[in-house]
Amino acid sequence: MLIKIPRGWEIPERLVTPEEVYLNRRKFLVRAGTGALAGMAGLILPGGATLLGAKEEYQPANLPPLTAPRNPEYKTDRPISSERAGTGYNNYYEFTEAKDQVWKVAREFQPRPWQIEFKGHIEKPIKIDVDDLIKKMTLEERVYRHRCVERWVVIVPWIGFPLKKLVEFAAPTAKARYVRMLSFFRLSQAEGQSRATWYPWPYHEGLKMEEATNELAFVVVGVYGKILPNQNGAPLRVHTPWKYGFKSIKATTRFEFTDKQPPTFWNEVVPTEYDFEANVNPAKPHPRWSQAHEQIVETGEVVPTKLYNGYEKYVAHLYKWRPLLAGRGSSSVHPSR
Ligand SMILES: Nc1nc2c(c(=O)[nH]1)N[C@H]1C(S)=C(S)[C@@H](COP(=O)(O)O)O[C@H]1N2
Ligand SMILES: [Mo]
Repeated sequence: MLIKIPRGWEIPERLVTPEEVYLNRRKFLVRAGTGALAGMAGLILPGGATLLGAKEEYQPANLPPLTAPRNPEYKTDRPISSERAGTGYNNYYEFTEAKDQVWKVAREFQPRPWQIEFKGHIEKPIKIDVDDLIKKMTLEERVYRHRCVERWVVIVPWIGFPLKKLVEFAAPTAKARYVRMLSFFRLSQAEGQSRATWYPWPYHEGLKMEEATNELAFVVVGVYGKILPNQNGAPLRVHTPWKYGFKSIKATTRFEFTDKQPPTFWNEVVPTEYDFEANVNPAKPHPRWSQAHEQIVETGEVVPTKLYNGYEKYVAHLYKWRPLLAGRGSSSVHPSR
């Protein structure tokens, strides 16, 4: 689906504020780079058609095992997706936009050695090797639903630890209201990053402190009983299952504690389509597609979307102050730039 965005120079100068000029130029740059609409596409295939590519082709990476006891608290109403669905159908724009090819394109990425930095409103800045950090944590397995804003769903046995534990490790001060998270920038190892120069790399995301310390927010270092494969965000990524998948930043290099809402990647690229909060909400359509239904990657089943992706009991209290009116469930203030 293409939407026509007026080019900056087609808008009479007297009708626009400087900020609008800036935003329109930015949109134009995004579109100009691809010659078509860049970014996410909410495609639903005919019910029953798997979203996976050719079966023969997919090869799981040969990775060391990593196991942890499953936390029985987190259950889903559907079977766990196969390893091929969970690790063979991905979104990872640093590599490619072809979801069934990410595993292949990301194969040569070197996720170790890897340093993680903690900055901002914390007692003192920290830099730590990812494996030293993992050693400090108690690992568990959690089966979570993963719901992309494009409407595809996988049910994945993630291995990791609560993001709350990572926040405690960083020891933020009272000034910290948000956590800003950054991915890597490596043109030589990520072909999507070197080709798609119009995106505001590195990928960056953010959460409110109350969200980051909610019991559901998870740091992932493994999946399907192995250390995390490149395509799922090795060596370490975040997972917030009540939000659209784009909030779950992969290959994280930095956690920065801020007092202002940080800008986020997709919100910067298309501010009208992706807000900061991005809670799963069937009543709030994406401007280009409905969010009322979603499609299970492996089977192609089309099922109703659940508010907060089915995690209402854990997170609804965080958003209680705002009435959940149809179509207005998760508006949020655009960060100032
Ligand atoms: N660094 C980075 N993180 C990212 C993305 C990305 O392109 N780059 N895509 C996001 C989107 S849109 C989704 S749906 C999920 C996909 O996670 P999965 O491939 O492990 O299912 O990762 C999110 N995190
Ligand atoms: Mo996504």
